[in-house]
Amino acid sequence: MSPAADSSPGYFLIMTRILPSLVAILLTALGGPLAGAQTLPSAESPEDRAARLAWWREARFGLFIHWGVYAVPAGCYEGRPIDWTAEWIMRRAKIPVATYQTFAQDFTAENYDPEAWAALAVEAGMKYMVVTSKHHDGFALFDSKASNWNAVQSSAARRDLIAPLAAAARKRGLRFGLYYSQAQDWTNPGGAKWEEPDLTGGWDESQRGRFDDYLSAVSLPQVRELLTKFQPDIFWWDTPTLMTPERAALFTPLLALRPGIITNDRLGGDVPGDLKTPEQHIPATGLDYDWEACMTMNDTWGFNRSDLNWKSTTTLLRNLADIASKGGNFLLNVGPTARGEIPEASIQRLREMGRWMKVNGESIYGTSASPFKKLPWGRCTQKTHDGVTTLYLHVFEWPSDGRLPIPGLKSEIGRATLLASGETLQVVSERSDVALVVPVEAPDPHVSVITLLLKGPALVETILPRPDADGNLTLGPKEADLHSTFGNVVQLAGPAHDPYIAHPGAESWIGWEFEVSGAGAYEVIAEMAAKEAGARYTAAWGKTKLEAEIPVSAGATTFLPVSFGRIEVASGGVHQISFHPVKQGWKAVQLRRVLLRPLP
Ligand code: JFZ
Repeated sequence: MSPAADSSPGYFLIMTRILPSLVAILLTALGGPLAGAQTLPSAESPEDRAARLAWWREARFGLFIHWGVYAVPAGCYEGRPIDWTAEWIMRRAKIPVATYQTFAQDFTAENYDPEAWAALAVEAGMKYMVVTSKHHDGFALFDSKASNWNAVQSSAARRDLIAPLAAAARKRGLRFGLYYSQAQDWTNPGGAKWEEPDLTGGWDESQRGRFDDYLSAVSLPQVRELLTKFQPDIFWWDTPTLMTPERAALFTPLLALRPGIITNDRLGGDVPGDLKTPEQHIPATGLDYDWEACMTMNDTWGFNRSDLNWKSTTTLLRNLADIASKGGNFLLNVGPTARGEIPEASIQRLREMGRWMKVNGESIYGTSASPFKKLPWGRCTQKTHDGVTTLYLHVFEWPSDGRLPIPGLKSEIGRATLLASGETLQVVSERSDVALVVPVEAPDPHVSVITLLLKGPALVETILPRPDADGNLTLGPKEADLHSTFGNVVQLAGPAHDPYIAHPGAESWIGWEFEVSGAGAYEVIAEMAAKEAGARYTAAWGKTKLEAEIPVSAGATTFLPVSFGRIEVASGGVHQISFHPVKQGWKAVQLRRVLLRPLP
């Protein structure tokens, strides 16, 4: 999905993600009683919090399910495909409430097999699931007394769809979570409508109402029903439109109905929750709080019959390894049909992931973030047990010369093995680094895992790019921190000897850290390729923003040097530079490397 200009949730992102974290950082810096109050639920000790989150931190992999009446139109209204993810169709096409409600007659759930869904999650190696109990269209999938716009009373399914799934999940040892859209509701009167002028007015007379009345008549009672009936392990709030601290404070006491519950950061009203929720992207580096990346397998959360843009199993497994290597969880979505079928393409991918997890699961479950800032060929996770640290190397690009270097590793290696076969690998030293002697063929087509038992803790020297003998600094794609959003996957592509960063999306940015020994001035030159004229980029250097237009090149892999101008490095040490597309008129580009050339 491409972020649309006006309805882009970018502002929301800044307000809910960046501001609170700035506030949190400030408060932490100030110390004092406020700091604790902002970051922890009241009166919970760090030990209690760790105990409450223990299962979730161990789990690493969960199933997200977006299921509702939107699966009937499945991305298409009045014969036209509707832009955006399919569960937003009512809002995007401004479908009148009465019309949208007729879709529920075809929401049959006739092939719904909650036992099979739970079994599939287990087979995939997942440890929990989170299902939409009510999305923004206001349709409750459970038997609700607070609104008859629910599966039992208003749909052809004529039954509670959540109860059997909760039972099936728990029977198999899965934790069970509920997604609930607490503020947006496009059917029940008074629910928030995202960005309408008065936010609750909507596009249909029947939607009118006061937001506070909606909260007390529908949202709060339904949250109470859900917590009481299903005792969910996770409560997954979403889109806090109009949620003030006062309104959020009506919800938080209800959570006491489910001791030990884990919540995310989307309630609103400055309630931090337990988990941050990067959506459709993986943060470039590890984060010092609990986080869960949620992602679609194609480009939609709810079922869209014409979206066939499936990610490969390899990409999904690399995303899982990438996320685990940064200390996060992966909540991977399926969007079942109105008849209650998980798309075949999703089932196939989940089964393939499960086959990999059966063999390599110990390199994911219960691991913590990589001790390496970057590895040229993949990712790493680690575990310490009884004083012994194990590193799990997730190799994406298997070396063709039979040598896998481990740059910066200073710990002594006790033993190196291929996880899948147990085959021992010889450890050799190569210049100042260690390397492993590995088979020429990659043992796994998706991600090959090598286990390193260390003698002592992981000691890693972070090697940042530095100037060469002539004072030139080269910032390559493999050392870059890639931030990508909204499914615009930023990836390394091209032959291994000449990789580049392909198609950073409009919301994406690329950053480097580098180290210099003293002050100096540099010309910033990026080697870029553009298909269309008019692509503009900004190089951000502290407060300095240097902008340049990327000239059209002869082909996607014909790179031209683009000068962004001069930067002044005030002192020796570690510095950062980043590249951001200029949003207006964003165009696809590729970036091979950045050169900092010394200037007099
Ligand atoms: C929300 C929903 O609107 C969407 O339908 C889906 O359920 C997803 C998991 O969550 O989407 C969001 C939420 C937040 C932002 C963008 C989309 N945001 O912060 O910009």
